[in-house]
Parts: sequence; structure tokens; C-alpha cells
Amino acid sequence: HCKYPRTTSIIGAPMTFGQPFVGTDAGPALLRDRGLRNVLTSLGWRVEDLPDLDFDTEQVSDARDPPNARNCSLVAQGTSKLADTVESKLRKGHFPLVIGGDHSVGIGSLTGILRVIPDIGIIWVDAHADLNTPATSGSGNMHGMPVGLLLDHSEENAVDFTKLPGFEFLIDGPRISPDQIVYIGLRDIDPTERLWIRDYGIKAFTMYDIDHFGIGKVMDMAFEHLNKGNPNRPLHISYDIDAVDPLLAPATGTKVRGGLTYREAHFVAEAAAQSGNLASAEIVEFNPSLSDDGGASETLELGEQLIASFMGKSLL
Ligand code: 4U7
Ligand code: MN
Ligand code: MN
Ligand code: MN
Repeated sequence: HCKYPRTTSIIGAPMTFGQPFVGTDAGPALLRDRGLRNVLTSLGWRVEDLPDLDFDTEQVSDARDPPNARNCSLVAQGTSKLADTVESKLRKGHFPLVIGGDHSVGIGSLTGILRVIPDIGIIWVDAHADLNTPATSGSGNMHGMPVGLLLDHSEENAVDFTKLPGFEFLIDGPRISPDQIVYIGLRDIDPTERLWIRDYGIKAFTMYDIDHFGIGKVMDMAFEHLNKGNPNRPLHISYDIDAVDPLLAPATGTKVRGGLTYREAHFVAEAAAQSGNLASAEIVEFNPSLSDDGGASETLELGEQLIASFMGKSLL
């Protein structure tokens, strides 16, 4: 269905306003400096290395930004640009490779993808469910909300986007249905997130499940769920580096012990590639300033290797 060689567009999304720490904006430049382009060309991709998206970097948050959605006008400005870029690259037949930035960029990536591929199956690899809304979030940090904002909620849980300055573009925007996403690696879930995962019936594989079944069986079950009725369903992987154990990925803002091992982390990425259905990908939440130099380069190296894995390195 697609032409070979395929083209990937590297889309740097240096967002920091979805969480409180400076430094998440450094991810795209540091991965480029390590030679991301060459990693991808050596895997057979044609590469369009775009300049980083130009986000507002002045910390001038709109006075109307509500405390339960911190810096929402800045997050909105960036994610709206990202949505347009992802949409236009997909329409050209390119594979968008989004490099964060904090995970609020998922709002933009998913919106852009859903405009073109409404039925996309989503693999959300994360220690967290990112299923909060301004009404449920304890922190007000929007990197904990990308799934929560875009989910097709029941009426009582629906998000009022008119109260989120800048997010008017989501009022009639596309939504994710609860059966369209699977979680891998969860281990820090807020009470309302837990309730909603159950009530909406969202397929979720926690670290308990990974220990219990093994990562191979877990990925089989994940694809079984996403491919019900369509073995060729296009897929998107959103990879939060904090899914990986913090001993291996210390340079990130919301560390939770007991995460994916090196091989489990790669297996998830390799399984996504092996599906043959991956249409886009995102990797987020690097923050080199929250670790020493050794930890920062270890985390970035792992990120680069995970990108290589979901971009097809293990394919024979
Ligand atoms: B990340 C949290 F309360 N759930 O909402 C919140 F635990 O993109 C964490 O997955 C969110 O890193 C983490 O603030 C967002 C918290
Ligand atoms: Mn996370
Ligand atoms: Mn996340
Ligand atoms: Mn995080």
C-alpha cells in the first residue's frame, strides 16, 4: 500500500510547558546531534529532517490560563502547530517521527494523525496513563492529559475546551475511542485514571501484566486487541521514555521505579515495527538537565536505540 523507499519526517517538538521543569526542549537537538538522520538512513529510510517547530519560548502564560491546566495557552499554541505539521506530512505519505518535548506534544501528534487516519490504533508506552483532564488532574500539568483530553468521553466527563484558552481547535476536533488505544508499562495511575480505564474498558497492560505474562505475550495480546477486525490497521506508537526503568533512563522528569528492562523496552518497539502497520511514532520526556552528564547521554543513547528499533532495525 505504500511506496518504497519510505520517507520519514523528523519533527522536533521542543515543548516544556506541559510540566514544570526546563530542559525537555533539548531532546530534539541532542538526538539530532547524535546522528539520528544517519541512524534512519542506514535503516533504509529517506529522511526529511525538518527544523524544530518554532514554539513560543517566552514564559508568558496567558493570565486566563486556569491553574488546573498550567500554561495551557502555550501548550495549545505548540500542539496546534504540531497537529498541522503531522497532518500535512501524513497527507504527503510521509512517516511522522515526532521528537519531544514533554508528553503534552501527544495532544498535537494525535490530533494531526486522527485528522488523516481516524481509525489509527494507538500503542501508549508509559509509566503513566496520561488520562487526566483539567477536572481530574492533581498537578495541573498538561503532560499528564494528552489521552484524557482527546478521549471520546461520556457526557459527564467531557472536557470543556471553551475554558482552555488556545484549545478552541479541539472543540470540534477528532477524538479517540476507548477501544482504539492500548497501554504498555503502567505503574503510576491516579485514582480517576484507574476508574476510567475500568469504566471505559481501555486495554491496559501494567508492569504486573508484563511480569505475569512476559512482554512477548503482552504484545501479542495488545495487537490482538488493536487488530480485531482489521489485520492491516495503521498504528501509532507514543513512547514516553519514563516507561523504561529509571536506572536505564534517569534523565526524565517523572521517574517511577520498576519499569521496563532494556530488552522489554526494545521488544515493545521491535514488536511495533514487526507489525508492519506502523504509520507514525513519537518519543518524549527526555530531560538532560535532570540528571548528570552520564545519565543524560545514557538516556539519549537509549532513546536513539529505541527509535532505531521501532523504525525497523530488527526486521530481517
Ligand atoms: B507523563 C501525574 F499525578 N499523573 O497528572 C499527573 F502522577 O507524560 C503524572 O506520563 C503525569 O510523564 C505524568 O501529574 C505525565 C501525577
Ligand atoms: Mn510518563
Ligand atoms: Mn507520558
Ligand atoms: Mn514524564
